[in-house]
Amino acid sequence: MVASMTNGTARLDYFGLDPLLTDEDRLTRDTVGRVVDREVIPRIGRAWLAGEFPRELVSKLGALRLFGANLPQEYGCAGMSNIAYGLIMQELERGDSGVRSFASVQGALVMYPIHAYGSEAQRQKWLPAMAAGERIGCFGLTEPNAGSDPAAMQTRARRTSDGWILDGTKMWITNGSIADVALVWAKGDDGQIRGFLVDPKTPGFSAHDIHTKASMRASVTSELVLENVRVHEEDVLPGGTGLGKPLSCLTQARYGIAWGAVGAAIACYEEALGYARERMAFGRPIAATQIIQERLVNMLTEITTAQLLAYQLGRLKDAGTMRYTHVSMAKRNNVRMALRVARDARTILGAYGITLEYHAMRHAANLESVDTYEGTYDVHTLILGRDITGFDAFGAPQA
Ligand code: TGC
Ligand code: FAD
Repeated sequence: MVASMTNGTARLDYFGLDPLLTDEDRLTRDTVGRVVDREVIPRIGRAWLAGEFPRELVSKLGALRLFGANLPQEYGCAGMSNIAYGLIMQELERGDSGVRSFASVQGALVMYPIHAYGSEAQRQKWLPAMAAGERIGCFGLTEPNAGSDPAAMQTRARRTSDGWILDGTKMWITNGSIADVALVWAKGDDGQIRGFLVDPKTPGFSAHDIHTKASMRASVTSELVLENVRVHEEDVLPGGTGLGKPLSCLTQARYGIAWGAVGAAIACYEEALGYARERMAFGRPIAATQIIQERLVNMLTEITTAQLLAYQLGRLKDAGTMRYTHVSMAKRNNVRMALRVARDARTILGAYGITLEYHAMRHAANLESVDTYEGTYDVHTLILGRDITGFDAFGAPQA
């Protein structure tokens, strides 16, 4: 059998992007890369097969302040550039999409809105503990009957004299059953969507894990049920009213996914290249055949294009000129790219490629989820189509 190759320390950089990064960016990437090589890659196949999230990673990543790393230092976060943040996501997803997912939800979907829309007391209560990985968050937007169209949510928030009562069901919630705080989005009697920081120990709240996944198996995905759940006024995000607020959180998470997908693709390409150089068929390495070379060249070209897209997206974000449509284009392109690269890598690995001793199949299976969540490929097509044509093709009535 040809040995599995995980060449995490040699960075794939065909177009010479490395010198454009700052010293801090490179140091961050290489530090996270070493953690992933040591702590994730050797054991992730077994965890994935067992359907277990490697929870021991949380405190290790927290000790390095990798959660919400682009948020300010005054709240215990690392205060890094958006490019450094993207490189963290790339390295985590080079290990496994589920590990990057954990970090995306924690940082972009829970810490970001607490920072952007929370009260000072909420920031002080949650951000330092979440940055350190001492507290875990989940983000409940999707429902059994409302995924791509969150405006159609049925979870309701009724006002009381001292707060709110929530009723409804959230579906497909990453970190759902391991969260210390659930950021639940619900519609009030006034038709406005608001963000509620729910303590999972509150009577009426329960989380139920989904065990039948053939994708993202090393990640916790849950259903959240809310039955007459009381939330005090101090646990409502004071600036978090309106659909645009949860959507702005998605922009942050999609930004990280655009980088993360590159990491998954790099892992698959490097594995396939190493295998093809060693695997003999018809008296020569399969890497010496034209068809395998074409596959590898296509994979490398696609990864390089995606790296350039992610890098420029990061520059726009750092400059404050990034639009959410830019993020849609990068998420849509880079995830579909990674899916194609993972499938090609699996093909090159032949039968060995269907096992979890190699990484391509696990990445390909995970990327099916990544292609669907945070806006499906089709939804991003329609977001971009609306932006360039001015016509809304989602199905809403035209003005
Ligand atoms: P629409 O009229 O488009 O928007 C309402 C208001 O929000 C603004 N907006 C955004 N702002 C910031 N970032 C974005 N991405 C934004 N998208 C829209 C928009 O400008 C508008 O503002 P205003 O001031 O004019 O009111 O609303 P719509 O109902 O037509 O939305 C349609 C659509 C498709 C764009 C949107 O609903 C959508 O993106 N759907 C996909 C849903 C989705 O991605 N869900 C993800 C759930 S979380 C998850 O999957 C976590 S996975 C775990 C992990 O991340 O690893
Ligand atoms: P639907 O919206 O029902 O779409 C089904 C199909 O129809 C898709 O192919 C879609 O592209 C297509 N479609 C929909 N509308 C249109 C249209 N107008 N035109 C053309 N085609 C259309 N959500 C959270 O809130 N928090 C989380 O932490 C979270 N984690 C997740 C983790 C995993 C592993 C997965 C798989 C999902 C997670 N999600 C989470 C949910 C995710 O965001 C939704 O699955 C996603 O938004 C799509 O919604 P849906 O599955 O209901 O599909």
